[in-house]
Amino acid sequence: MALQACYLPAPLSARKEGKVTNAVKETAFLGASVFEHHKSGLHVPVLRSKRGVNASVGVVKAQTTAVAAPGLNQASLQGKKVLRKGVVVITGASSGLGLATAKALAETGKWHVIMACRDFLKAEKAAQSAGMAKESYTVMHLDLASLDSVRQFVHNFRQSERPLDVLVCNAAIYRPTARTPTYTANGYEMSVGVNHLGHFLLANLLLEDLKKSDYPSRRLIILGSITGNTNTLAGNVPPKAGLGDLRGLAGGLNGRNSSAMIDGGDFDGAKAYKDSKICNMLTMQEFHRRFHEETGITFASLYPGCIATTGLFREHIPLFRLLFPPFQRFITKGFVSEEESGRRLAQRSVKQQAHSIVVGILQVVSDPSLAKSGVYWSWNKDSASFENQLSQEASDTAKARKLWEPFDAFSSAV
Ligand code: NDP
Ligand code: PMR
Repeated sequence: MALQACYLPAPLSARKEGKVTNAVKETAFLGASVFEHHKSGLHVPVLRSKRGVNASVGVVKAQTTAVAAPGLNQASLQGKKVLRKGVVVITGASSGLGLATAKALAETGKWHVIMACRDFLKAEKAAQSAGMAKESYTVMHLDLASLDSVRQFVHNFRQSERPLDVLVCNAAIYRPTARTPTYTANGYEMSVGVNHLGHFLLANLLLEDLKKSDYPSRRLIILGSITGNTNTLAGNVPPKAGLGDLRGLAGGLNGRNSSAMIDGGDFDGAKAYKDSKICNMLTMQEFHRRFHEETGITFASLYPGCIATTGLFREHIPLFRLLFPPFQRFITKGFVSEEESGRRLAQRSVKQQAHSIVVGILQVVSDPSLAKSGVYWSWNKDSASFENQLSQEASDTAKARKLWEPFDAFSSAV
């Protein structure tokens, strides 16, 4: 019970005494699930001994790139060359940015891409039609709308005995026209459930695997967005993101005995997406504060630019889908096309790939110059990367900590 009680904002748990038990049951789910996972035999020692012997992935060529930032681990500090491909897990790699990134990384010949997708066939077809070489990727099932599926994915990934060098939390859904909430298998509002909670559990579980990697620069990348940052023009387009005191999240986001919205307000599909993006950006920073020094892992988020033609807008009204790309291209000038990024990427010259979002994410995934941890990256018109400022709420340490409370309780229970 202490587990859930500490997840409730203090004033709320006092005020809603009568409802705490229910809220507790729901919010406990996440923490308890992780606990069960560890009890169920997927524990670290077994994996460690197996992996130590068998963790070989296709050998390519020595990567001699100097990694100057804190992402260095023992292997690189001792001057060893890494003689294997990096292994990167990308969630939602069946379309849009995830697919473009998977393709770009696979084409470097230096990465094996695990495409973590909810629709196996769609992902396989997408990889094939993107022309990805068969041996450069593996599709593995992951439905972020189910915490069991997240745990199963982690289990399957570990069974594969591959190391994990980079995790890219990219998948997302956006439901701007939804009038009523839908829910994940665990009863959480869908946008936050998939975009934040599913990734939150995945990242926390896979942290163990990242820690064990001998790759010179290990990274955990989470996609943020300008629309979750109220310190920008785009972030001030209504409905504005806002987590309030997180009372809805504390109550379980279930729409029955709590609101389906994090701030406890009425359901709004567009706001739920933007809220989830604040959570993504807060999560990255809290990971950095908690684990960077101890592990050397780089934790970062990024705003990739406005890729106005991706499947993300599939549920928006047709007029929006018609006008949004020219609006972004000619008015805000924030537009980045998937085609353009793909074409430029094929040129294989970072300099020629100006404005390419894929280059952006490629750099964040693999470029030594972007190994700094705790950073929210953006790119300017000349495709130069810079550390962007997060809004006050998206850098609120108290709220970031609150997102973690079930896991804190979990750790102390182990
Ligand atoms: P897409 O819709 O093209 O891609 C989203 C991916 O997420 C798809 O592969 C989708 O799978 C997957 N996905 C959705 N639900 C689940 C689930 N339950 N489990 C597993 N995978 C799931 O969108 P984008 O490429 O545009 O978005 C990628 C990221 O970039 C998102 O995090 C988004 O927030 C971020 N971003 C995008 C911007 C843009 O302008 N497009 C701007 C700022 C940030 P399926 O193919 O099966 O539907
Ligand atoms: Mg925006 C420089 C201004 C700018 C930028 C970079 C974006 C990006 N948008 C800007 C401005 C505006 N938008 C303005 C002035 C308006 C009012 C006309 C506007 C509207 C608007 C809508 C209705 N914009 C949107 C929507 C969406 O539904 C998109 C959204 O919020 O998705 C969550 C969106 C976006 N605008 C962007 C970007 C990147 C998006 C997609 C955000 C994302 O995927 O996270």
